[in-house]
Amino acid sequence: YVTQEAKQHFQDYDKNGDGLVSWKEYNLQMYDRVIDFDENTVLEDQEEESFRQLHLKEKKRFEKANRDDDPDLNVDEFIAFEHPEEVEYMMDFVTEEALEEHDKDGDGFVSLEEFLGDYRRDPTAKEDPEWILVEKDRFVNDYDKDNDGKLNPQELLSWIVPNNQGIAQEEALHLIEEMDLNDDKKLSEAEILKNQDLFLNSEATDYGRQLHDERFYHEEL
Ligand SMILES: [Ca+2]
Ligand SMILES: [Ca+2]
Ligand SMILES: [Ca+2]
Ligand SMILES: [Ca+2]
Repeated sequence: YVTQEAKQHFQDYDKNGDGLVSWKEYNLQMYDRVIDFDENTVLEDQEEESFRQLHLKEKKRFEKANRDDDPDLNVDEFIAFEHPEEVEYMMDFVTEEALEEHDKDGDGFVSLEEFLGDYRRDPTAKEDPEWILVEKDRFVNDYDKDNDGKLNPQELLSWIVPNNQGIAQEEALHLIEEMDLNDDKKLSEAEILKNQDLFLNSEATDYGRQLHDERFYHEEL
């Protein structure tokens, strides 16, 4: 449904309806005006400065998402812009961004410390809190595949871009379990009808989302 959603977004952004979203159109839809920050001028106001940083990042992502000679984004390019972590050719960019954010000492890897971020152990505590232990365990057992104590760009991706497949599958199984009233491990039409709301609201079912979208769409028209 990521694609579906992005496609609908696309129409909102494409102000002049030429099938492309320009950087200007993006700005107009997003911020109601065209913003152009200077890349080298740091702003004094902290809030404005962090917005400038964010906006420059967006611009970079916009430029990376473009793949052809036309700097405006077509639907596919726009999807890559909105969901870079889902698109193969954006992976380098996603990794770069993640390193920029987490690799504080700039060695090209994310250490356990960098992974844990600003966490400092309370000097009076004997042990790390539970969530730190959980995080450490994930670092060691899930992400640091070659066990060298740091995450290389490839390992970094497994953290930044978790594979959602497993989650969706779990959700689907759970859904079937709940709706399967006579326990035959299949869903009959009657069972689906009885549990319509559950079914339609589940994130596991594209179907539900699409129905909602269609209804929404018709009402709008
Ligand atoms: Ca346009
Ligand atoms: Ca383009
Ligand atoms: Ca590092
Ligand atoms: Ca490693």
